[in-house]
Amino acid sequence: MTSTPQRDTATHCPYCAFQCGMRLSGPREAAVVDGDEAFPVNKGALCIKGWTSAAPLAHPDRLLSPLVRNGAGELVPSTWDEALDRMVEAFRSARTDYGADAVGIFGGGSLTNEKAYLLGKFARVALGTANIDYNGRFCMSSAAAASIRALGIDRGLPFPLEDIVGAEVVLLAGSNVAETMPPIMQYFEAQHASGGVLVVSDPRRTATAAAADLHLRLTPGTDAVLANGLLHLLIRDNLIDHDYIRERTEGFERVRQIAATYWPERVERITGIPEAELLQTARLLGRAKTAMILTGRGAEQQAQGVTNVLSCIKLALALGKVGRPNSGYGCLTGQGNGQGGREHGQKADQLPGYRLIADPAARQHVAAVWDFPEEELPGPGKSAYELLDSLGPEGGIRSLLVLGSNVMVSAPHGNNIRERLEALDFLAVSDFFLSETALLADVVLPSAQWAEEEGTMTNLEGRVIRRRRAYDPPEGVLTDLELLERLAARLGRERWFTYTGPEAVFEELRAASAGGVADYSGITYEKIETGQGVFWPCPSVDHPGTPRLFAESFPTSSGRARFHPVLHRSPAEEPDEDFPLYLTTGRVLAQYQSGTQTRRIAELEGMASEPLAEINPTTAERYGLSDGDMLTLETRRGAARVRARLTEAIRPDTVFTPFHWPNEQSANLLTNPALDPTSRMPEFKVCAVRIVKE
Ligand SMILES: Nc1nc2c(c(=O)[nH]1)N[C@H]1C(S)=C(S)[C@@H](COP(=O)(O)OP(=O)(O)OC[C@H]3O[C@@H](n4cnc5c(=O)[nH]c(N)nc54)[C@H](O)[C@@H]3O)O[C@H]1N2
Ligand SMILES: Nc1nc2c(c(=O)[nH]1)N[C@H]1C(S)=C(S)[C@@H](COP(=O)(O)OP(=O)(O)OC[C@H]3O[C@@H](n4cnc5c(=O)[nH]c(N)nc54)[C@H](O)[C@@H]3O)O[C@H]1N2
Ligand code: SF4
Ligand SMILES: [Mo]
Repeated sequence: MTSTPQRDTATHCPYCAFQCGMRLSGPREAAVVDGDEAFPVNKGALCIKGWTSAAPLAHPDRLLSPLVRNGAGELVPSTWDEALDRMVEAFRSARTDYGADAVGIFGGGSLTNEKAYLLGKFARVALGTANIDYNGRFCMSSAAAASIRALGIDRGLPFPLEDIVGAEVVLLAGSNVAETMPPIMQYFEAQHASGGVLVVSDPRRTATAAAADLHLRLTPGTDAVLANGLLHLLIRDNLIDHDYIRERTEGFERVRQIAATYWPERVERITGIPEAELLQTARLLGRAKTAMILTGRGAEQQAQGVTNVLSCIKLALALGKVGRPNSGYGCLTGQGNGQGGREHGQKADQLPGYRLIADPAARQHVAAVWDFPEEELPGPGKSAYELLDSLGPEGGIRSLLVLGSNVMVSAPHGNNIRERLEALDFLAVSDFFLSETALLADVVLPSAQWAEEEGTMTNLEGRVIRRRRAYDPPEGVLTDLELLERLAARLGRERWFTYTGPEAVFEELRAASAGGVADYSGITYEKIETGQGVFWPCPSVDHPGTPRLFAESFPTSSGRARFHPVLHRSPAEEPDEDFPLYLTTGRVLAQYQSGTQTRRIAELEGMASEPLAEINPTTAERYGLSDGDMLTLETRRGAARVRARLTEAIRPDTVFTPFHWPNEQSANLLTNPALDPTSRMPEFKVCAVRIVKE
C-alpha cells in the first residue's frame, strides 16, 4: 500500500459525535495521531479510540479491490468495472421486474455531509426509489422526533458544550459519557469545580454515575415515569416558572393534570428510585438558576423513546430553562456525523436541509436545485428496521446497497436480519473491511477511510467542521462520492452526478438546504477553516452561525414551545416467569459500534476482547454463577454466549451486555424490534431475558 509523503494534517477523529480535533502526521503505515489543542471542543484531549484511530488505515485486512461472489459462492477480487456492472445490472432488473422501490439503500451516520447528501440524491434521482434510510434511526431518532414536536427543531445540543460548565444542575438521563465520549468529562469536571451538581439516571452505576453527585438507579424503561414524577414534585412545591410557562409555551394545563397522577410513592414503586432521591433531584432542579437536562441512548432507545424525551423536555420547559443561558434540553448525538447525517436526505421521509419529502414546497425547492422534475421524486419510504424487515420477496425490496453500516451486528432481532439479508436477490456493501454484513454480499466495494477524504461533519453541538485528507486512498480504492458518481453514470444519470470534488457537492448542498430548517447556505469550506467550525442555521455568507437557539422564540407555528401530555407505557416486553430479568444493552469504552474498525486494533482488543455480561452478585448466586463463567442469555428471539462479570454496579433485576461483537456473541440476537410509533426506534434498551448456566 503506497502512501503520500508525510505531512501534518488537522482533522477530526473518525468515530463519535464529539469529533475531537486531531493532528495526523507520518506515512499511512505509521501514522501518528495527536490531540489538536487548538480545537475548542476537545482542547487536545482524545479517548483511547481516538489515539488508536490511525491503525485501520494500513491494516492488513483492509479491502483494496472490489470483491464479487463467483459461481462457487465465494467472494473473489474483481475489477471496478465488473463490480459496478453487476450492481447496475441487479438494480436495473429489480426495478424492471418489481418497480423502483424494490431497490433499497441503507446509509449511516458516520458519512460526511457530502456523502449523506449525495446518497439521498442518488436514491431519489439515480434509482428513483423511496426506500432509503440509515442507522441513525437506531440512534437519536427518538430525541429528534421529540425535539421537533416540542421545540420545532432538532439540533442535538441547541447550545455549545461550554454552556455545561455554567449549569448549576445537570440531569443526564441514560448516558454513559465517561465511556462513550470521555473528553466531555472535562466540561463536567469544570462544572463541578464551580459548584455545579451532576445527577445521572441509569440502571447501572457506570463510570459516569460514579462521577456524579447523585445516581438514580432506575428500573429499565421507566424514564417517563421518573420525569413525570419530578414534575409532580416541582408543581407540588411550586418550583416551576409560571411566567415562562405563560409567555413562552403552550399546552401546560393537560401536562399538569397528568403530572398530578405521578405521586412519589407510585413513582418509587415503578422506577425503584427512593422517594428521598426523587425529592432531592426535584429540589436541586427547581432551586437552580441554571439547569440542563441531557438525554443519551438509555432514555431514547425504547419503544416509548419519544415519550421519554418529551417528558424530559417538559421538565426543562416547566423549569423555564429552555433558551436561557447555561440551561435547557439537549440530546447527546452519538455517531461521528450523527447530526449532519440526519439533515441532508438519507432519511426515508426527508430531503436536504431537514425538509420533508412529503411537503410540496420542499419538493419544489429541491427539484429546482437539482434541475430534476419534481413529479419524478419519490415520496416517503420505509424506516430502517421496517426497510430491513422488508428485504426479500415478501417485503418487496429485492436489491440493497449498504453504505456505512454493519446491520448484521447492530440491527435488532439479528436472526431475522440474517434471514432477510439472505432473502435478497442482490446485496452490495461498501466498507473498509469485510464486515459481517459484507460477508453476505454479492458485491463488496472498498471505500476510502476518513483520513483519505475531504468533507464536512456536523458535531453534537451543530458545529460544522472540516474532515481533511492526509493521504490519497490506496490504489484501487474509491471514495464513496466517486462510487456514487460512477454508479449514477452507469445508470444513465451522469448529468446529475458530475462534480469536481467534495466541495462542489457541498456547494450544491448549501443551495438545497437554503431556507430549510438545517440551513447551511451561509457555510463555506473557507469559513469553517477560519472559525473552528460554523453552527447551523447559517442562512447567509455574512451570517456568523447560531451557537444558541431559542433565546427569543421557538421555530414552531406559534413561536412557543409545546408541552405534550404523554403517559408512560410499560416496555413492550416485561420480565415474567420464563424470562425473569431485564436485559439492557450498550457500549464499552474500548469498542466502537459493530466493531468493524475497533475489533481489529490490538490495543483495544487488549482492553475489551469479548462481551462481558454485567450481573449483580445476588442474581448470580441464584444461578450458581461465578465471575468469569460462560453463560447463555436467552430471549424470545435468540441466544447469545457471553462471560459473566459480577458487579454490584447493576440492579439485581437487570443484565447488561455490550453489542460490539458478532455471531453467537451478538447482543442483537436477543433484542426486541418493537418500534416507537413516531420515531420507529427499536427497543434496544429493554427486553426480558433469562440466564442459562453452562
Ligand atoms: N466507546 C464507545 N463510544 C461511543 C460509541 C461506541 O460504540 N463505543 N458509540 C457512539 C454512539 S453512535 C452513540 S449513540 C453514543 C451512545 O452513548 P450512550 O448513550 O452514553 O451509550 P449507551 O451505552 O448505549 O447507553 C447509555 C446508558 O444507558 C443506560 N440505560 C440502559 N437502559 C436504560 C433505561 O431504561 N433508562 C436509562 N435512563 N438508562 C438506561 C445503560 O446502562 C448505559 O449506561 O456513544 C458514542 N460513543
Ligand atoms: N443492542 C444494541 N444495538 C444497537 C445499539 C445499542 O445501544 N444496543 N445502538 C445503535 C446505535 S446508537 C447505532 S448508531 C448503531 C450503529 O451501528 P452500525 O450502523 O453497524 O455502526 P458502525 O459499526 O459504525 O457501522 C459502520 C460500518 O460502516 C463502515 N464505515 C464507517 N464509515 C464509513 C464510510 O465513510 N464509508 C463506508 N463505505 N463505510 C464506512 C464501518 O467500517 C462499519 O462496518 O447501532 C445500533 N445498535
Ligand atoms: S471521544 Fe469520540 S471523537 Fe473523541 S477521540 Fe474518542 S471516539 Fe474520537
Ligand atoms: Mo448511535
